[in-house]
Amino acid sequence: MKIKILVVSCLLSLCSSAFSQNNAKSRIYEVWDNQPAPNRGGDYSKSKAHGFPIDQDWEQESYPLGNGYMGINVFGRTDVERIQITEKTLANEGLYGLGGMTNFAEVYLEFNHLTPKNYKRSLNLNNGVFNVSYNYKGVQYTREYFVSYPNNVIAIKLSANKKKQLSFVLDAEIPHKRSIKETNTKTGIATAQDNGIILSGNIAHFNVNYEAQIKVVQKGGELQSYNTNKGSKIKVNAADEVVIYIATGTNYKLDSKVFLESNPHKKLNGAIDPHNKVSSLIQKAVDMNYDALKAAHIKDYQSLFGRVNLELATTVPNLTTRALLENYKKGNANPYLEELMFHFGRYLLISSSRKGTLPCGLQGVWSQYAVTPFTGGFWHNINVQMNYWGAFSANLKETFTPYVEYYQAYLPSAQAFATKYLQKHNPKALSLKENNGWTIGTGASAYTTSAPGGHSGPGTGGFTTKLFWDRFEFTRDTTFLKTAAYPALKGMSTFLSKTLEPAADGTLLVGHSASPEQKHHQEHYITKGTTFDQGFVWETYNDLLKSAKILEKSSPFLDTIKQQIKKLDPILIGASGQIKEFREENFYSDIGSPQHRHISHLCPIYPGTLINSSKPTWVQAVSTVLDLRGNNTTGWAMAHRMNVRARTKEAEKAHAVYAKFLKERTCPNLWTLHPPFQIDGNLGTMAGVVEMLVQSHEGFIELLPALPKAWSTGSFSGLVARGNFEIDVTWKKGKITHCKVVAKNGGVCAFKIPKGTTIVIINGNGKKVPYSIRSKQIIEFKTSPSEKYYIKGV
Ligand code: FUC
Repeated sequence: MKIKILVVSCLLSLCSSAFSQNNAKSRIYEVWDNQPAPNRGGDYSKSKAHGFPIDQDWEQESYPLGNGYMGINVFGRTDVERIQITEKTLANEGLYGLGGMTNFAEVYLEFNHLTPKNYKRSLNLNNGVFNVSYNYKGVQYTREYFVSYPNNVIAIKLSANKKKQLSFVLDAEIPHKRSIKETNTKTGIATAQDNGIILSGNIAHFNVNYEAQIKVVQKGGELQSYNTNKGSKIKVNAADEVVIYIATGTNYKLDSKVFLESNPHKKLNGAIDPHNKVSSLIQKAVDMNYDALKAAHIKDYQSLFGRVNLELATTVPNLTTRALLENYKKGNANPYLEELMFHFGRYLLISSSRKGTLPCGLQGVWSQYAVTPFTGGFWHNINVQMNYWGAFSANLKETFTPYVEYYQAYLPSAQAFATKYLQKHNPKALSLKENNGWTIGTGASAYTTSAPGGHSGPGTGGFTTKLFWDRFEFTRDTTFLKTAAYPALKGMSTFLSKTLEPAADGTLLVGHSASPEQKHHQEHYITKGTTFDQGFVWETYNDLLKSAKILEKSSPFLDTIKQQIKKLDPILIGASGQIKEFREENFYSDIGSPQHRHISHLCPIYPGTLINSSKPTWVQAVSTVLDLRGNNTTGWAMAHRMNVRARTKEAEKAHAVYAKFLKERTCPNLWTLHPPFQIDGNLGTMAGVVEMLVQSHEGFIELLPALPKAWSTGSFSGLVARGNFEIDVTWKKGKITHCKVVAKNGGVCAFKIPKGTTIVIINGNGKKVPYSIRSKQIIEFKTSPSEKYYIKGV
């Protein structure tokens, strides 16, 4: 008995020794500056960002806040503050006629505090609140701003440390009422009355009715509202404290009808006036005490943000974000910036994608443009998927819900597109009786989706369904598998199977195929069976077959898929030792641009899984492509390279491309540039950081698979591996000193272990857990739901 107690207490002490210690308390992350963002106005002379006007100060200097429905950019100015508001559903015709986001409203606060002292503006990533503080003429002024998801409202509180010091004019405008095209033009009126301003109007193209309401609630002083031919204003004089509330809405409803209806004017119900909805949002916020509103916002935000810690830096420099970035560019590469960017990525995803909102678009939920670059929409040949690459591994699965809701709404039209596509490209395979599955092309928005077009083949849809499978694998949520992932995979497989044509040697090739945006002799190159398309057919089939097994399904269709998957021959190695992008390519870049930003033929290693460590020759060929392709590319394209280098386990090369991205593509507000600003780079590298620290796509968990020298000491907690295992790890000089796994769903947990190590696994009760050896360097053990396990030796 005594011996037994001794063993247990030894094991427990092992748990509480260095091996179980983790730095659970999070650092405070701020994006901050000691000067306001400049606001010099947009430059109408440039249109190279595919939208206009360009506004560099908005794009690179202002700080973004959002709740998925709407976003604001704040400048923190003390002369005239600018609060620019975007709402995801407010669209004009946009570029390409797809419909695109357009600036909702501009709100200005005219303070005329021209010489502030001790100025600081700071976006706190831990609570999603933006603060401004400064001293002016002996008075200490503070402001705090947040965008609440639970209340769907913007709140801004203005305070001063002395009574009667808050005097300013609030000016609200409907921007871009005159636009490049009649159909893009807003009509609308601003009306100030009592303590509020209403901005309301219509955009003809999709018949979008819109409304914003602003309410100013002050303590002390006087308030006056007035309408002039220069706009609607509220003047506050000598108040002690002021809270400004802003709510927005449109008549948009995410519904299949929006996508099925081809007449743009009939997509929405023009009879719906958002007035009542917006009034009720604002009234609720005003009625709720400000502190309660803020507490509800912080609680909601932290329920997501607070799940993960990650520390890569041993010291935290006390520098403005701008100086941190400048230092980094000069080569003083403290990994703190790399750490901060990861957390900023999580912040951006939480702020731009929540249940009930549209998905995170190309610019998240932020646009100051009349016509947003590339519409601000959901580009499906990589960009929108990249936005969600880190959603599961960084413990933010809820942010993926809008992607599923959006898919469910566009599905009937995507089914019609599948039929149309087959009528055009492979009528033999068209079924008139049964359904032909569904498909999606590159261009998509809140109002339309498309079929695969001239520059990205049918694999584009497989790129989309990959996320559905990932959502299941990371959460093991069988209800989601049954109701959402399986039907999506089955419908996509149905369509893809009809795009295949037998070649002379029996291989099944996508008949009308492209590798996204690759050109030959200045024309988009169309061929048969690109690696991108073949690869995504393989991934989709493979995921469908795995799902069918779990759900115990069988059918003649599944049998067909089982036969077809063997005949895809997706990966070919060329004469340069490269993964071929095109079957007819011999040497690298015989066809297509050698430095193209897209590395679509490497999708089978990331986000796909076909190329993995069980095929070292293929992995080597991936690396060869990356070396030949180089890193001189656009923002998101660097992010893809980073993830692929993580999968090839080339730690230093993964880190090098991340560092290059930070040096060349990152702005002082930490938004990143394609250019122009696109959020995919931010979110793709956020996923890349996790991919360097934890991988789980081969049926086992591998810790620190691509750890660069720069991160030789660090820790994380709350990252998620497939199987729904939540993991905490601390490492020193590259060696793991602590590893805890919470088996959220239970099940078998497998780990790759270093050679020659002794493994000890202890559960939360201090009991030793047996494990078995699956194969060389892979161990596995049984877990119970919600139980924690401490593992020594990984
Ligand atoms: C893809 C890219 C472009 C751009 C666009 C929004 O088509 O090839 O570079 O990022 O999406």
